[in-house]
This record gives sequence, C-alpha cells and structure tokens, in this order.
Amino acid sequence: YRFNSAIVREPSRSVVDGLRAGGHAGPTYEGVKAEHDGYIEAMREAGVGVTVLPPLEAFPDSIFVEDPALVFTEGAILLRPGAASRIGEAAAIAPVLRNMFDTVLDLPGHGYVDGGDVLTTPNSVMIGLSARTDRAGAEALAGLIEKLGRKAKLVATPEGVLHFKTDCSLLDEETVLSTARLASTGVFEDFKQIIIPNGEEPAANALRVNDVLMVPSDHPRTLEMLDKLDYRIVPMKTAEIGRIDAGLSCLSLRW
Ligand code: CIR
Repeated sequence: YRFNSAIVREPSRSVVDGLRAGGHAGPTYEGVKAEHDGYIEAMREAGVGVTVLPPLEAFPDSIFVEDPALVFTEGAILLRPGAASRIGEAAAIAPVLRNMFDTVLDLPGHGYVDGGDVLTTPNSVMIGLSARTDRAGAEALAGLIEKLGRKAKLVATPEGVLHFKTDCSLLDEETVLSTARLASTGVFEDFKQIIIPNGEEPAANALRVNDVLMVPSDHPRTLEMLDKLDYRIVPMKTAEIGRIDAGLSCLSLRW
C-alpha cells in the first residue's frame, strides 16, 4: 500500500454508457468527472505522482484503468479484460506502460483476467475467479507473476459479485477489509480481518495509499468502525461511479 506513482484516465463522455448489472439509471458525465477530480486530488495529497491519460470515447469503461493491466514495481502485465466491450483497453494502455516500465509482459493464451480480480498482498498475489476472470486466464497470469518473483494464488469470488476486489481491500501488510460473504469463504484466514457491517457492502472497496485510507462516503457505520481503529480516513464520493458497478480501486494503477 506504499505507492509513489499512479496512472488514471479521464472519463469520456461515453462513460454514461458504462457497463452495469441491473436496470437502474447510469451516471452523468459531470458527476463522474467531479468524483474523478476528487480522486486525483486525494491521490496527490497522499504523496503519489499521478499521470493523467486522455479520455477514450470508444471505451465507456476505460476510466477504470485497473482492469486492463496489472503493475508492480518490478514490471507491468497487460491483461485481457473479460467483457467484450473492454478488450481493446489493453492495447490502448500498452504504449503508456511500455514507456514507463522496463518490463511489460503480455498475458499468454486465450483466457481472460480483469485487474479488479487481483489483490496484491505482501506474501502472495490473489487472483479471483469471476464472471470476468476465467481459469485459463488466471493460470496464465499466475505463471507471469511467478516469473516476476512473486507467489500467486487462485481464489473464488462470491456468486453475483463483479470482481474479487469489489468485496475486499488491503488495509496494511496483515489486515484486510472484507464483506462477510467473501470472508466466510476462508480466503483471508492468514490475515487480520475487519468485516464490513451488513448492508454497507460497497464500502469494502476502500483504498489504502500511504498514510491515507480512502473509504466510500455514504457508509456511516463503516466509517465509524474504521475511525476507531486509528486509520487516517479520507471519505470519497463514489455514488456516480457506483452506478456503473465501480469503486475506488478501479480508478487507478498504482506502484
Ligand atoms: C465494468 O463493468 O467493467 C465497469 N462498469 C466497472 C469496472 C469496475 N472495475 C473494478 O472493480 N476494478
């Protein structure tokens, strides 16, 4: 959770057509843009150098740069997103990563992985199988991660949850914040676990960056619980990006 650098991408006007499960209304461009501006500012205040990429009208979900790639200090990996409308996002971000990293690996084979399914922890990189990340993709990614000198572990994502990290985040080296439905799978038995109060599940996608813990606002019980644990909380507006099934981690690549 110690980061010097991050990449974000400005929302396109087409963000209003971002993918979403369920029939509710989408976000407004202005609403997403305001949340995105707040995010960049919070990142910079946390001491991160932020590279802001230009919007991509052809890809409504391209603001969620976490999904088409995975970055470590040792190098970057170009993934293959599991939604048809998002596959091209990997090629779009490739030149940027090749410019910034000495090592950029391509996911081999034909499987799919969304970066939102990947949780990097000090001892292992967890890859959640989901509707977006299939076993072929996860196994191919595990091979690359091991090449970069880290351990990889395939894990399950609860049914109906978009991404593994929709339901969890790393708070420090040994602590995860998780929904009860994910924690009950036993996946975090080697960690200290802080469980999200029932009904506030979207708050599980928090984001620890250096000394700051960004937490989706609108979740008072979670905010109160985390405040007591002495984290430096920065509440973040996420209602608009929440309309297209996204949270705080999806908005950046960090290393
Ligand atoms: C999608 O369905 O792909 C986008 N509307 C939301 C992606 C959220 N990304 C993430 O959780 N890493």
